[in-house]
Amino acid sequence: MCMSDHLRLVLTLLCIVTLITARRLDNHEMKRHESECPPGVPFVACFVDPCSVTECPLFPNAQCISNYCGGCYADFYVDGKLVDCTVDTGVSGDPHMTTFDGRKYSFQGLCWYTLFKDCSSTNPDFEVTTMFEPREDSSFEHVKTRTVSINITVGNEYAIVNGLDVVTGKTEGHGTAAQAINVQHEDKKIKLSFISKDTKFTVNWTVKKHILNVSFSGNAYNNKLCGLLGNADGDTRNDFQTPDGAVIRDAVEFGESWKVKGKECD
Ligand SMILES: [Ca+2]
Repeated sequence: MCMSDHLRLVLTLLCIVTLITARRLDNHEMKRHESECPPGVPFVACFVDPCSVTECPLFPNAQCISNYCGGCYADFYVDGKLVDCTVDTGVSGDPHMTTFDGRKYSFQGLCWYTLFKDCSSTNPDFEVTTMFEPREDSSFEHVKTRTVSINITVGNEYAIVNGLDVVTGKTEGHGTAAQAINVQHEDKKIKLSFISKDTKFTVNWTVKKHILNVSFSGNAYNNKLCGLLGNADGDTRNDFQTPDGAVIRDAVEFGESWKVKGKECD
């Protein structure tokens, strides 16, 4: 290492130390937060502002407010309401569903359903459908199902996932592999992602456990999605919206409204 490299390293370290020191709370700010902590909950002097090192990709428009009561927390709010950034959106075995806005419900569908799609126009930018089939322990009285296949369409490109098999292609033109949809195999998992406008959608498929986790980062489709995972507007109350726009209460009726018409299953 030459002399100028040493100097650059020292200057960089000095710069980092200065930045960290600048982020430390001054006495005035500490008192402001200390007075806001509930009785018995200690105020914690955090080394860095929690909001400066935390993101909430589930709610990209959420406002972050640092919380120093009992720890170093970054609390995210949408329209004044605290939201849970750690909710795993998607479908888990049985299947238990969690919408983009965090509403949990159980739905025993059979055959193909719209998991989520672009609902901003009659010609959607993308659509993700999933197939549910009965589990081995399913009976006539107690129907239990699970997800077994996923179908992603982005523009004229598609990916069909069946267990660990993935087929990609284009609906127009033959022999060209899909480019809009990225497919990664990781052990017994498949990670599918695609970008539309400013938004990246990621679908993580844990094949053996029949678990589908869906996330997105970007703002273009907030409140413009529809399907079993809801509309992604930050409000759990309006998530049971049927294709005709009606908001209903019943989870089964809501789920069945998103059954793909014209698709047949054994
Ligand atoms: Ca919603």
